[in-house]
Parts: sequence; C-alpha cells; structure tokens
Amino acid sequence: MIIREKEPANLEMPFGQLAGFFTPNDQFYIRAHFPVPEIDPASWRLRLEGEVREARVWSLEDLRKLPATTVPATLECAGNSRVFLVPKVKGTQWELGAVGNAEWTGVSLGEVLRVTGLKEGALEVVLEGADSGAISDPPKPAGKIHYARSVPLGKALEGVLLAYEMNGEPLTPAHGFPLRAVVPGWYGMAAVKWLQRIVVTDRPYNGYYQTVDYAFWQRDAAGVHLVPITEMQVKAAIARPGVNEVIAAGTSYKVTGAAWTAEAEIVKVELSTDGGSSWQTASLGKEKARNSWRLWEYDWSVPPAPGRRVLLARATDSRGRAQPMERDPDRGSYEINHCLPIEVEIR
Ligand SMILES: Nc1nc2c(c(=O)[nH]1)N[C@H]1C(S)=C(S)[C@@H](COP(=O)(O)O)O[C@H]1N2
Ligand SMILES: [Mo]
Repeated sequence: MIIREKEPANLEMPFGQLAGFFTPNDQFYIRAHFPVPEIDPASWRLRLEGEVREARVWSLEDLRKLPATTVPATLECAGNSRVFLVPKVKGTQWELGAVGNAEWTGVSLGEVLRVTGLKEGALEVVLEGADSGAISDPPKPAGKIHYARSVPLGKALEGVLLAYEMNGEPLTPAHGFPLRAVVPGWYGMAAVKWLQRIVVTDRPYNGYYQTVDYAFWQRDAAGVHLVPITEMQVKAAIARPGVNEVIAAGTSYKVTGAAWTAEAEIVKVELSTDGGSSWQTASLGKEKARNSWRLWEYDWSVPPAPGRRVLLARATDSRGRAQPMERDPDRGSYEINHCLPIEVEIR
C-alpha cells in the first residue's frame, strides 16, 4: 500500500495491482480523518434516536438477529485522483487507488428504522462515527467533532447497509469495526465507519462533512449553491500501464483497468493511445453488479517508433453519462472524473 498519511492512516492501493473483481481486504484503500477509535465489541452499542417512536440502543447481537444481506459495492474516495489536478489543490494527493470493490454483509438501515418506528416529521438520517478530533483549518467549529454524514430518509429506507462484514470477514479496525455504513453508488465519504449513533432529524442536517467539506458548487435554476457530494460520477481508470511506465516498442500490451458509475451500468469503455485524437473500444469483463465496478481490457499494438504517448480511458454509462475531457472547476478538489492522462514511454 502507498502511505499517504501515517496517523491517521491513509493508505492507497497501488492501482497497478488491480487483479480481480473484488479487492482483497488487505489491499482496500483506507481513508480516515481521525485515529481509529478503540471499541470493545461486547460493550459497543448503536444508539438510535431523534424522530423515532422510541429511542433505543442496539448491540451487535441484536443487529445480527435481523435478516442479513450481502451487497457488492464499489467505494471511491471523493478525492481519488486529486494528484492529477492542475494547479495543485490541498488535500491528500491520491493517485488512482483510493477505490475498491467489496462484498458487504450486514443489515439494511431501512430494516432497523422500520423495526424502531419513525415519527411523521422524519426527514434525514445522520450517521455518526465514534472517531473524533479537532479540525485544523477554518472555518471550523471549536473543539472536537465526530465524523458524521446524513442521508435523506428515502435513501436511508432503501439504499443503505449497516455492514459488519467485508468480503466475508469481520470488518477490520481500519475499515470500521464493528459496524459501518455502506451507501452503494455514493462516494466513500457517506460510508461512515465505527458507527455509534444514528439520529433521525426533522430538518436538513448541515454538518461539517457535507457543507464545509465534501460539498461542491451546483449551478441550476436557483443559481449557484453549495450541495453535499453524494453520487459517484462515471469514471474509467487505467490500472496498467502506470504513469511513466516503459513499454517495449512494437509489442502487444494488455491495457487494463476498471470503470464504475452510480445506479446504472457501464455500457462502454473507450481507450485512446494518442492523447485523445482517436478512440478504440475496450472489452468489458464478465463480472458485473449494480454499483460495482466493471473490469475492462484492451490489447494495444504498441507502435514501433520510440517516444512518449498519452493514454486516456473514457467510460459511458446506461444513463448516457460519459466522462468529460475537461475538469469541472465547480467540483473543487472532489469528484475527479475527467479523462486522466497516463503518459508512458515507448522504447
Ligand atoms: N467515522 C468515519 N467514517 C468514515 C471516514 C472517517 O474519517 N471517519 N472517512 C470516510 C471516507 S472520506 C471514505 S473515502 C471512506 C473510506 O472507507 P475505507 O477506509 O474503508 O476505504 O470512509 C468514510 N467513512
Ligand atoms: Mo473519502
């Protein structure tokens, strides 16, 4: 793993290691704002409060008694590929590997909410982690805050998993033991780890991690306004070759990668080996699942002449969304899904 930060641990998968549909747990990237909280599973409780019929606490045992489901989902950090932004922006300088695909097992948040019972005014559901710390750069609240994100009630009832297993194994401490949220189709920041409290609110939640952080400027009929980052944008990433890789002239090279989107299928991945002048269709891998990435490959006949070449991949999904060639500046330092140049050397 590439160490982007030691404490708290922020680790990236070297994306050239991409090998299969599911990312092994020990290769799955780790993103954390604060140190991993120490949690004793026996005394751990999940508190559920706010606009519910009656506030209650859940033990791990209670949750495991509810029907379990297994859901494959790709998590991509909203800041993945930030190192490609020009000019440079603040934040962890992820290359391509702050993304992974896993099978998550747990109980649906909707089930837990239905069993608990909701009040009429319920509007959003705030997911709070047990980790906390102080923010260094203003604007910031005073003192320590917990990591927290909200989902609208509709999403909370249908599309959120409270997971205790990842690829068939109990969550590791770094990935949110004993319980984390998984919000398939949304960027990783929604997948709150180390859950300790769920609060149903009767008004929009404007917490730090969906206003000051993890938000972008949306332009619509209402003008320009700040909205929380939610759904993943369509994106294809090249795993091999890597940046500055030396490739033998006149040979055949298998270009590989993955492509993902939200609530849609990847229908096409195109590859350019000449900086975007021409595009060829890559072949898509057999394995697929909603909100999971699709592997792809392309057999490149490497030109006989030495020189530098820029490779680009471009995905299109069944909602008709395609990757843009240019960066959208309203996305700030997040949602980096324009076609990323991978420059190689033919020798
Ligand atoms: N409690 C808590 N949950 C969190 C975070 C965090 O710092 N604290 N980071 C979020 C971000 S930004 C991402 S991208 C994902 C990463 O999940 P992973 O470390 O299991 O890959 O966790 C999310 N959940
Ligand atoms: Mo993230």
